[in-house]
Amino acid sequence: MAHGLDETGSKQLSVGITVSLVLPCFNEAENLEAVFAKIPSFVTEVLLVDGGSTDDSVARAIALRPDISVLNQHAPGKGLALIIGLLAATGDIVVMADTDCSTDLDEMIDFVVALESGADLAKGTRHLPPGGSDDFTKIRRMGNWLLVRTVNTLFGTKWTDLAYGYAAFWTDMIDKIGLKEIYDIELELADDNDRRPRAYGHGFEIETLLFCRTGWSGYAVAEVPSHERERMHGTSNLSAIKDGFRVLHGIRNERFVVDRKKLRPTTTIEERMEARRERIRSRSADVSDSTPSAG
Ligand SMILES: Nc1nc2c(ncn2[C@@H]2O[C@H](COP(=O)(O)OP(=O)(O)OP(=O)(O)O)[C@@H](O)[C@H]2O)c(=O)[nH]1
Ligand SMILES: [Mg+2]
Repeated sequence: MAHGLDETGSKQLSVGITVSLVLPCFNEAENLEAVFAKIPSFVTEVLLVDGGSTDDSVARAIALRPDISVLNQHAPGKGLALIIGLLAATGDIVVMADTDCSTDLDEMIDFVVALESGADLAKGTRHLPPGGSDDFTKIRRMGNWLLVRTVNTLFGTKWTDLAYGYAAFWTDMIDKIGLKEIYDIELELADDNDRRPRAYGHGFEIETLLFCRTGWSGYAVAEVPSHERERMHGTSNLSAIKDGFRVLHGIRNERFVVDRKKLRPTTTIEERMEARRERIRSRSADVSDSTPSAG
């Protein structure tokens, strides 16, 4: 049986696997109820990273789901929010999704199954069936197409999407791709009066950074079809032109500046998968050994 699928082809997760969900949130109070309602039961940890919301997102989140962890960021940017959440995640797997109802949490099982089937990172794609988008304007569609072409040419990938924020990692990858260093850089540059992130990796280029760095270093990246919805309530924080340039800068940085030799895997994907399965198995065995039997 392939890991993640049983004999009938149904989606099955490893017994005892833990899954963290990171939700970046900036003024999404009205969307939270619908987002939380779809969090699958296999999620063991929810981390909501608040970007200084001026509505009652945080209070609403805690009221709806008292077991969540709320983290704060001291400078603006979706990228920084995700980095904070990814660094704090404790699950075997960490999933990142948006908090505006655009990423469908019913699809999360597909990302986890893709990882369990043998990938280090599973990234969503709106360009493979049955994926799609209700949220592409002409300029976003064209911009994304151009960016995907550029990445495929420069990185030798065959990806169908790039700047889409629905993805999942084995959590052990977070250390391997140097996110802590990105977190530490120039936080002091962020100006309180300006909501635009200043430091590299702290804005909407985060997906480019994560995906290109993981793939270019030599780790296994899978694409998972996903259907992006329009945000349910509220307004976008993205500026197609300005953030498009941040993504371009990210592509250049990841391809020509970051030293991938330092990030190269020292094990094969098969060895990494076996180590992950063994870690989950032995933790589950420890738990069942320490559980008193009935009677
Ligand atoms: N914590 C935090 N979250 C942010 C920040 N900026 C955006 N987000 C969140 O990141 C996710 C994506 O941002 P959006 O504004 O929806 O960007 P978008 O999806 O490109 O734009 P739309 O298509 O209009 O939804 C949402 O869940 C936002 O609440 C920020 O500075 N800090
Ligand atoms: Mg959105």
